[in-house]
Amino acid sequence: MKYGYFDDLQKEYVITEPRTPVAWINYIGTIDFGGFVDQTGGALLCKGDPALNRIIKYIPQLPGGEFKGETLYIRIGGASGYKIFSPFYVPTLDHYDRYECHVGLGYMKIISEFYGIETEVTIFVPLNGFCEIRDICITNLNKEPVQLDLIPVIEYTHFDALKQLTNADWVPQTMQSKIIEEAEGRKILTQYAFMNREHRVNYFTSNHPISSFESDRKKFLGNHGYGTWKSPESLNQDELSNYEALRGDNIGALMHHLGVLQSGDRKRVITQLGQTAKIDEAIKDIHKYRDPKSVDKALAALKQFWEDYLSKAVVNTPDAAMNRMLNIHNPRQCYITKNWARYLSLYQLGFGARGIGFRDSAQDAMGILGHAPEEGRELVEMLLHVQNRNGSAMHQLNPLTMEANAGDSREMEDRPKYYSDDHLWIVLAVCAYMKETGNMGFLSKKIPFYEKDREEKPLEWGTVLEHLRRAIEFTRQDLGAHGLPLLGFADWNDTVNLPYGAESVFTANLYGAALKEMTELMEYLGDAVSARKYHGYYQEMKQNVNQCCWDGAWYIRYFDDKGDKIGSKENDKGKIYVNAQSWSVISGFAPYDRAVKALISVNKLLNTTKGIKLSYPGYSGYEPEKGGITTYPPGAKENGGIFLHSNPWVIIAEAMLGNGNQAYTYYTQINPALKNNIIDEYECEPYCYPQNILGDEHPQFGLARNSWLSGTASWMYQSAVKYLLGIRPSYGGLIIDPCIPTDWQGFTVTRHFRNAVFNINVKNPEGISKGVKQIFLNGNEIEGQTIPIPDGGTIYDVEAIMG
Ligand code: IFM
Repeated sequence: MKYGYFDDLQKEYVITEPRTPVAWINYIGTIDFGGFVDQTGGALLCKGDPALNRIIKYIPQLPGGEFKGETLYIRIGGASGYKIFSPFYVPTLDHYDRYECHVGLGYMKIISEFYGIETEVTIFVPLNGFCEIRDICITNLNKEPVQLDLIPVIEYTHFDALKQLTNADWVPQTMQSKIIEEAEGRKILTQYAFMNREHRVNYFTSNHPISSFESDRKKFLGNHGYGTWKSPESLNQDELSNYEALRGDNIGALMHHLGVLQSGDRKRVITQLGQTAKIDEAIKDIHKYRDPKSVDKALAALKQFWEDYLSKAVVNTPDAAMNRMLNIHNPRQCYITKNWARYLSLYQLGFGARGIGFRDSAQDAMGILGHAPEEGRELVEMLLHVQNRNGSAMHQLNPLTMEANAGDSREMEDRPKYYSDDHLWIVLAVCAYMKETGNMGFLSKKIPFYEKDREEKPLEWGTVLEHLRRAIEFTRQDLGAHGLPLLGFADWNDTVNLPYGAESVFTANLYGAALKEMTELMEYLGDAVSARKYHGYYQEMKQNVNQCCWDGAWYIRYFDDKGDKIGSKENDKGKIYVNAQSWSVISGFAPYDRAVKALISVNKLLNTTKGIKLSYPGYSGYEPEKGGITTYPPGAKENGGIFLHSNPWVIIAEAMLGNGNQAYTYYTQINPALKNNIIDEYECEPYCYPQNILGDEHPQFGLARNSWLSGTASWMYQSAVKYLLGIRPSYGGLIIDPCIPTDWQGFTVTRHFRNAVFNINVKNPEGISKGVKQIFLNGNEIEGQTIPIPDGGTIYDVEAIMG
């Protein structure tokens, strides 16, 4: 069954069947104010902090047909008998004649037809705004006139989202609602919640006279509290009760009598849901967005923002699904992931459930550098504040308080309290930022290390360069028996948690990649001594990896604390792990013959038609000494699942070896835009990458989960643009080094870089995968494969001939 289609012209995906297998969402606003909206108009909104300042109650675990956070009811007829339905399908579940949920850039637009009533609702948060707008246009398509009422409804949560679920005593006693009457029958329904010395004022209002309101859920649903959202009893009365709740489950329901709409008549009502410290401070905005012209302007500004953002890199390849992802959905997901980190999705619901992860955000930042480099730098800077003086990094942080913690390692007393990889990602992210922008001054910026004195003042500051140097030195001194980095609590694979003394081959390779970056940076800065030093470190680790980790046809993944191999042919389960193969190529540690063999093993033992598995065979039963990986059944998540974040690393490795056909096959087999026809198996949104797909050892092979907030977004984008299309920023200019399928005759890319625009036309007359024989810049042939740094402000034509 198909649930929708892509509309590339409008840069939208249009859902035409509201009963998607799982909720399909879109993000509106930012973490400052915003959240997500699902395909039936349900919403989860927060301001600043999804865990501690949640506004409405969206419980993803509830069945699909249940009310979640927000809806809209429409009432046809007069007091003698009403027909009541929701134009969002949920929660009334009526028969619809047309349903379109347009998943747009920063907005959701739901257009539906029920009982001859067309409703079009555009849902968004204005750029830098602090309220959600629902712009509702309603048209009578019937031949006869109809009398219509419009009742938008929200359900509040206590701002402390966890307390809402765990404390049913004082939470309901603190929730209070009050109405503010304004001119011409307009009203603002305010809602207060308190905790200790904190309080919040939410407001819900519209630009239309409100004849009555309800703020108590029990009264709204009726039947002594046993009424349902599907059929709320209060809507059988002409008016709501005008009850200002002083406790209980607070909601906001606003009765709008639209009067009689003749055939073809259209009415527009705009609602606003926001939060403010004092209601007086919001009045200006409330009045502003009651004016439809302001709303139109705000939506146009939002669309312009996204146009500008996406225009920074536009590709045209022979693959329409790839173009669709690279020009619209993948960069959008990168930006959303960068904004929301792992803070708020259907799967992550606030800080305790991950929040900002050092490793994750460093990688997210890399995904937006071509489109919004300074936002990437800001994120990287924030992360550097929680790097320790010894060079390691805290695992997670709360950006509002800048408190950091050691992640899941806190829960296992007998395991190390740091992760061996976190700090190394920041080296990659900082270098990528400087290659993109040329802003070498960033290296001199002083940023504190995390440790504080008793007055909460940082104990030490260091330049960004010093932070990078310490990151390298931390790993260099934190080695185990085989000269490989100690694992710490975990490396990138959070779920392999081995006792102290275990070593990580992944971290060894990541360290190698970071050392390559440091060597290149030092060479660029003219610091030959440091360049030599880092190159020396690199050679040492390369030797250690090749001496102890080659297993005949692939690299092992870990040594445990007893020196036993994990990810080896000697093991019954978990014989081979993909990251040890891809990263041995990315780091450059694998000599050519081993690189080739390792990637063949990946293809033979780990690849499936739906993506590359993280490891094989899956562990089948809990093994406490291995940790979280063994809590999953074989084929799920890190235990042999198709963990998508790791797939682009294989694409990069294949491209580095020049295998364009293989790299492209790996790209294509997980392209979500190609899942549209198999959604009943895949289930998640076809317009963004999920974190994981169940592997072929699992009976539900092919089922995707945990969409949106995943490092997959950043790395799939990087693998495609930097390695398949081969357009890579460097200190000296823009590198053109494609690795494409042999049947591509070429492709074009328009890329903004260092204040100039490059129109790049790559031609592949000989049908090869890799190799560029000539590059012309504005018609003049240049030496090598790097287009030099532009003078700026200009448009350049680049022609690259492969051969
Ligand atoms: O690398 C981690 C990431 O930090 C969080 N999600 C799971 C990944 C793999 O374990």
